[in-house]
Amino acid sequence: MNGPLIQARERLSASRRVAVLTGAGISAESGMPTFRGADGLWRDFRPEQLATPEAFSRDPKLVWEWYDWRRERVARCVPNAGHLALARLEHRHGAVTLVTQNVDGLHALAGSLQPVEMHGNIWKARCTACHRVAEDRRVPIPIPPACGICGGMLRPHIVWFGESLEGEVLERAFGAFEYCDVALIVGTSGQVQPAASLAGVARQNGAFVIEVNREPTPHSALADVSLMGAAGDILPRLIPE
Ligand code: BJW
Ligand code: ZN
Repeated sequence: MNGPLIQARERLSASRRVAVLTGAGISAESGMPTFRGADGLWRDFRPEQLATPEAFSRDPKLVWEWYDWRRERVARCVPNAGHLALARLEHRHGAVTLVTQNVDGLHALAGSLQPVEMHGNIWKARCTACHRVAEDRRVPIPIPPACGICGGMLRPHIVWFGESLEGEVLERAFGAFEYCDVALIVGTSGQVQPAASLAGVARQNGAFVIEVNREPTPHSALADVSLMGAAGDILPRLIPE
């Protein structure tokens, strides 16, 4: 086992409070494409075509078709060894806050207790008229879907570009990174705010920052240890059974 991995493991074992941030990379080995990069979801679409409130107003059918396609894919995915290792850390350590940018729900399926879902959840829909949020697991979903209460059009309960994140979610995420002594950043390109600021907040407050990614990112410069490789390979070695 190499030096940086041993060092990261020791820091994690000795930590009092851990904050974890995950991104699309942790679900890649479960079969969910990431957003950016050669095989990313946005290879053929620009974000502003699909992941903005303006895109939804312009063409709700197109946006729902994209989400329906992703829901169908997520429904066939199961958590991988990376998700399971993080759930193990949470149960064993007792003072871990898991924050995810992912909307796929795979952390909860792996056994994580209360993941902070910064960008929402693909299995929830929100009424554009009465604003009610409800779980909706229909695959395929009728397009566009209608609210069971008021008949208004539903939208995915997901945070799009230019939309604010929920206040409580921001408080939980920033609180966790401000007060942790070890921050673990997994499978995110660090390009989307405000999630991209969390590692810096932890670092400024004296935390030891560990990054796990297949390639260098803007986080690598501030990380104390960068572990390069697949999350499904590295996390089980960082958090052994
Ligand atoms: C592996 C691996 C393996 C692969 N193992 N690793 C400040 C400055 C500039 C702009 C802004 C700012 N504050 C806000 C903004 C605007 C905007 C923003 O950040 N823009 C930037 C792109 C410039 N942010 C917002 O609009 C946010 N709202 C907000 O802040 O409101 C207030 C405000 C608004 C406007 C101005 C100012 C303030 C909302 C952001 C919502 C993001 N939503 C999305 C899409 C919808 C969700 C969905 O449908 O799923 O969420 S964007 C998309 O990116 C998605 C993701 O959660 C998010 C992050 O992506 P992630 O997870 O990092 O994935 P990738 O693909 O980028 O990277 C994958 C990584 O994994 C790579 O590094 C690989 O190497 C790695 N990898 N396989 C380990 N096996
Ligand atoms: Zn409604």
